Amino acid sequence: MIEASRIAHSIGITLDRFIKNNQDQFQFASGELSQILRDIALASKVVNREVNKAGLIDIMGPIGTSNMGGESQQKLDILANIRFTRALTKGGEVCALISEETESYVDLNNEGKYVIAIDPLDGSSNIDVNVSIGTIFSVYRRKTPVGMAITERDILQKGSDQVASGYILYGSSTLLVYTTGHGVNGFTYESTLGEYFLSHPNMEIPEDGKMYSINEGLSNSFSEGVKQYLNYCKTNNYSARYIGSLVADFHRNLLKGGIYIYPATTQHVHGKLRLTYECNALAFLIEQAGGKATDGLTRILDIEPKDLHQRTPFLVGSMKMVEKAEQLLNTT
Ligand code: P6P
Repeated sequence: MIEASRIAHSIGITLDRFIKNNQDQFQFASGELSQILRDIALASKVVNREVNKAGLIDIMGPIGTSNMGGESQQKLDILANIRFTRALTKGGEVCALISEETESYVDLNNEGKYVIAIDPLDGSSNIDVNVSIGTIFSVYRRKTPVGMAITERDILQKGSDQVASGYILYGSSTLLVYTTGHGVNGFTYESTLGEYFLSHPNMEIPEDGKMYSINEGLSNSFSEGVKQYLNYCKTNNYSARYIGSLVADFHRNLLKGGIYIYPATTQHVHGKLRLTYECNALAFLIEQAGGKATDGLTRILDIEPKDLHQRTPFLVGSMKMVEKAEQLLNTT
């Protein structure tokens, strides 16, 4: 008799099944976090469909407005923000969110116990040239009691207070990678079934690597320490890999080992990247995967945020590479 498995290969573990199988690890009301992850996954499927249609329908290019950081907003930025906001509002577990696309936090008028910080579509300027882009999200528990008015205290939380974080990479395939503080797992989207399947279990970043990601076109404005580290990379024949899309560079470095650096520059004296909805999420993930994330001096997750759109210098990746970079930044 032919083994069933020889005829029908297992289709693997769906994201839903994985969340259900692991929800008892989550120290708070696990069903609520599961709902949030499902809401994010649902929104990402809609965004994925729209990203893949860019070029066929009129959703590319700028809309003529700028976000809080003065960066030109792309049509897909706004669309993605709407999709994630709607999904989280309907899911009912999130009471407020801060987004790169909104000036202040958005009260979702839910009795939810959680708060989201999100960059709905990072690297969106790459959309028109078909380069991978991503969504980055952090999940926190609200500080104020349910029923009370939302305050900035609910939003301005240290990265170490995150209960979950992750990203979606809209690339050659679409991946959702997340952590709830018990390791990092990645899921690949199978669009014909409309499901994410576990494809990257227990992701761990190599302790060391030979790839560095930085915009060397800005090097005249780097500090001496950053220049010293770049010189160290070149002396050791490291490869420069800079996609210009944070999530894509981060994901490659997570898989192969490497370091991503966006330091202070003359144009961005506190760095370009945002603490609340970009760096904290990736810092939580990289530490869970055995790597390191710092502003050059301080652990990213220990930084006390003062402003919703606060920028920070950002070094993230393999433990030994970040440690070497920090050593040169702080001795030069
Ligand atoms: P630059 C995209 O705008 C982004 O926020 C990251 O995704 C990316 O790594 C970085 O900025 C690129 O910035 O100044 O090198 O073009």
